[in-house]
Amino acid sequence: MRVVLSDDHAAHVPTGELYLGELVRPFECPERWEHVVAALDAAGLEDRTSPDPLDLVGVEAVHDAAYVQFLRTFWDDWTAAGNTADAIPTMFPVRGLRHDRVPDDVEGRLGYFAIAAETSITAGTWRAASAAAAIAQTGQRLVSDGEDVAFALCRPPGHHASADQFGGYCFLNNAAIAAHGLRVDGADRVAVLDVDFHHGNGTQSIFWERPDVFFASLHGHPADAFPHFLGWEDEVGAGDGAGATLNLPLPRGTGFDAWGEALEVACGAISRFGAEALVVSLGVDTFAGDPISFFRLATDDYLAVGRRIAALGLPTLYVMEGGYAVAEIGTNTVNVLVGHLGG
Ligand code: OKP
Ligand code: ZN
Repeated sequence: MRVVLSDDHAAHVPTGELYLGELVRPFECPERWEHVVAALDAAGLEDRTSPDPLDLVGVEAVHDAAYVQFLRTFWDDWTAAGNTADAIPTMFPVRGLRHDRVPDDVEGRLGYFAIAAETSITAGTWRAASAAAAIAQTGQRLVSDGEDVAFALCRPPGHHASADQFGGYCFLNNAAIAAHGLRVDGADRVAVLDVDFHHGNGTQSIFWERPDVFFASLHGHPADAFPHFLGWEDEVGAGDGAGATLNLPLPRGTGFDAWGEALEVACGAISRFGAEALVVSLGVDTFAGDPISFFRLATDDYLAVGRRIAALGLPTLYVMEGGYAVAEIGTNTVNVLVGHLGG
């Protein structure tokens, strides 16, 4: 299996994460990437590829140009204004406030383009986030050019990033960029299967009105879990995209029996949709030992996940999302890939 990855992920190292009233060591940390690489090594998945340069046209097909410009230039503006600490948004254009005006002030702009305050922008955020998007694009081109399956080892993750907002540790929506790229490079219908514990609100919103990209997500019920304000089962898409979104929210304590049934429902829907290619938003924060999530999957279950996804018989790009049980993220992630390969 081709694996696309880059050391540039290490440029994004936020100092702290605002969590339950404290600034804690960020759950989304560089060690996650290192454990995945070690597990790839251990499994003999050693066919490594560096990303091609970022294709900005492909990025701006799913993100607003003004948002991409914000991400690219924000750190310079922030430091030019005299700030030295990581940038944490604290004020948002929520109910009753305007979102048709972008503030000039750096703090105002930071909040305008954000959904949540746990995610910092740092000196290296653009470098890492743009590398992650380039990794997804490179993996996508491998699949479009005929690979059966590839793995884009993206960090930071992407599925909470919408057309014009960051948060939930995400800046550019790597999976959405890849899905759109698969469309451009020849697949008439593409599916995104989001198996991360958290709802992929960004991906859903990007494809909400599109009939050509199906979005299916299994996740902690939004009544109980981040991102809290999207991911109910009555969200099915709109306009031309009505029926091309499928949400399968699941309760606290969900184990592999119930989770696997939901995966079966999602896979059936993807087959009926007639997808010609697949992007998997692969988070392993469904693991029982995950520190910020509440499903109960076991390490061996991930082999079965990969086998079921492979049974769809689609050219497939796996894109790394979450997973915060750092010691186990490698084995859990690689088990999906090994399962896909028939192991
Ligand atoms: C990113 B990805 C829990 C707070 C959760 C943010 C979680 C972002 C997850 N009390 N904060 O989907 O793995
Ligand atoms: Zn997650």
